[in-house]
Amino acid sequence: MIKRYNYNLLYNTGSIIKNIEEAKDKIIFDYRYDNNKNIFKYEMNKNTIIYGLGENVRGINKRGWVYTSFNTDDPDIHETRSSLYASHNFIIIIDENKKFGAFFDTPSEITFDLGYQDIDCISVETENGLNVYIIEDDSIDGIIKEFREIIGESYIPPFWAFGFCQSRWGYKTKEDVLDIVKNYEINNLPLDSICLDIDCLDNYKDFTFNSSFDNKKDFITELKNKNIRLVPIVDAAIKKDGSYYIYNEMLKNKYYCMDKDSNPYFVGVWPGDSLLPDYLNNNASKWFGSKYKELLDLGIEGFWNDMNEPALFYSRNHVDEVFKYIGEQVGKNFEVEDYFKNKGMVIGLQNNLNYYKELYHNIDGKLIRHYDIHNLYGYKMAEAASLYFKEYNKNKRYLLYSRSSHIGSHRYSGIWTGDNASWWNHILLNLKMLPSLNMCGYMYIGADSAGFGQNTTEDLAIRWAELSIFTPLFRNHSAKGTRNQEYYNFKNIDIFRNILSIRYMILPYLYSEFIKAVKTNSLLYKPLFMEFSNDERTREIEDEIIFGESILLAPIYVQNASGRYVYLPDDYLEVRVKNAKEFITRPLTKGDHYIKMNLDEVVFFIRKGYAIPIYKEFAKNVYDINYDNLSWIKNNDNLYEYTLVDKDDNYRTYKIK
Ligand code: MIG
Repeated sequence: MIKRYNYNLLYNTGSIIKNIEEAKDKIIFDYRYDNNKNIFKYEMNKNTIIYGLGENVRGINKRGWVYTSFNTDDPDIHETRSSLYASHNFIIIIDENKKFGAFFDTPSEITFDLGYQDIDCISVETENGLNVYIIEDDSIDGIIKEFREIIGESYIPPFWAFGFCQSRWGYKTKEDVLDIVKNYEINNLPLDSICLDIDCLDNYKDFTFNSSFDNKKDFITELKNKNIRLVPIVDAAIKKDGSYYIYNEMLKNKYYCMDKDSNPYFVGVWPGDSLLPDYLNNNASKWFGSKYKELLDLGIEGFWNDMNEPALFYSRNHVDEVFKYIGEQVGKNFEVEDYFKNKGMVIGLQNNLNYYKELYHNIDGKLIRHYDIHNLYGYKMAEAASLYFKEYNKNKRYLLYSRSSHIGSHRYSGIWTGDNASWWNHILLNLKMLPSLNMCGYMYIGADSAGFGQNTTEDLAIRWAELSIFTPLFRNHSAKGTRNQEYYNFKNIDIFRNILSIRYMILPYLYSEFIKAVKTNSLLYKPLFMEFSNDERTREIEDEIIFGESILLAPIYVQNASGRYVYLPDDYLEVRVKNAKEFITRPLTKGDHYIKMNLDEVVFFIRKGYAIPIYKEFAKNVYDINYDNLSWIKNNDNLYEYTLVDKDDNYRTYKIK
């Protein structure tokens, strides 16, 4: 059952697509308006679990920290952060005798104190008006299903987007791209797509290519004939450049975010001085969406949207002010405070909150301050693209994933989880985000495999790939200046080849389970406790998850470990895989097991009574997978029925004995 409570709603986010009557009774939280804030409190007991909050730091159980939804570009992702790139304001509270979900529908900053100030108390606080949806059901699955129903069906990418993607910030020329293709080919590594990052653009201008990409259309076609797609980046801001027609159109039509007097508000991002398109303005959104045509006409079928928190290096006004002041300091005799003041002024340029307060959107003729609807910016950018794709070709799926998001954008795009680092604990964080993201509607998800920031190591790249083969978006991506981490740059290319082959081996199951999870509003990844809620042990398990109907994943996330403890909440079949063709199995009983997992082995577990479809050959790309020649790994004694969604989304039912 779903109830809506209205607290002077400021702005309709569009996150909820069903109309729900306002409830008249008292909300389950202890509500008060105090100190200009809406405050929702709830007393926990010692066993209360809190799930949700999508892209965030810390555990699957979110209890014990304070999280703030305020989309932020900061690549330093560690456990004391409160805001990452996304606002996923849905939590599920599980008490001994009560379970409910709560969605705080607001475009503004909101804080979830889940036992921080007071270890036993939840306090959700926000200044602006909002709607709160309360969902009660007997089961956690039921709560999630009802929530996902009211936020609308999750985005589904094209089938090829489940293949492996190679990416790196720093690829610059057509030759760079050809070099990657060549290296993948000569090393017999599968590849479905390559991302083009900002250096492939002409001067950081969206929807362009730099001059090295001659004969673009032929080049794109040639690669596509090999089943390799190029996936260009689209940054949120548009370069100020009088010879750039997109800029000129934006200026002429006032499609930009403005200052309070409706003048263009110039900011600095990768293209230098830029304007932010006003994705919240209907006409501007339609206009921006139509710009994707430029690339669609060339045969491009996938995009990634970046810098859409929006990330801002400076505002023109502020940078002028700061450098004027600093210029006046030349030759002055400094006290140490003077030094720190000047230094602080420069550091304070980037992502300064004042910019968000000075920026305005023009929504139906009314100026709305950006700060108040900040969290919607990336969502609305994805919406602009997605609505245009439908117009361009309503029968085709396009790949789109975004860095910034807010519940609602899950209908239009997937997300990658931003600038992680080549740290072992980010493998674990990757794992823990999967169920939380699914709860909030995000299904096409993935992290930068092998790590974005910092230098990776070969064993980290291997272990991370051993998790990423099970996630819908599998992209090896790294930052400029870091060690080259394309798999062919390491010593044990054969290990990588084997692991990649397992991606394509498992893909029939992954794709099928993905589509079914989207269509039934259920989870592709679950905390163990959701499946085994009578088993107290599973309440606290944070480094194993259930993947689809029957697989349990327990990856290695510690350097130099060649095994780990795995708790099995039922009888399972251990599947020890070397590559798509070679694996061995052994039955294991419910309980604790120390499981050996050498670097060159992928180990996963299939629950008793089930079987999974696999493709038992090495594939070069997703189109190599022959759906008429699937095999099964079985852990069933009785007749077992599996409904497989094939690559054309046909449902085929198999009876497995
Ligand atoms: O400020 O386009 O998260 O994936 O490679 C950095 C360059 C800008 C941030 C993205 C990252 C991308 C990088 N971008």
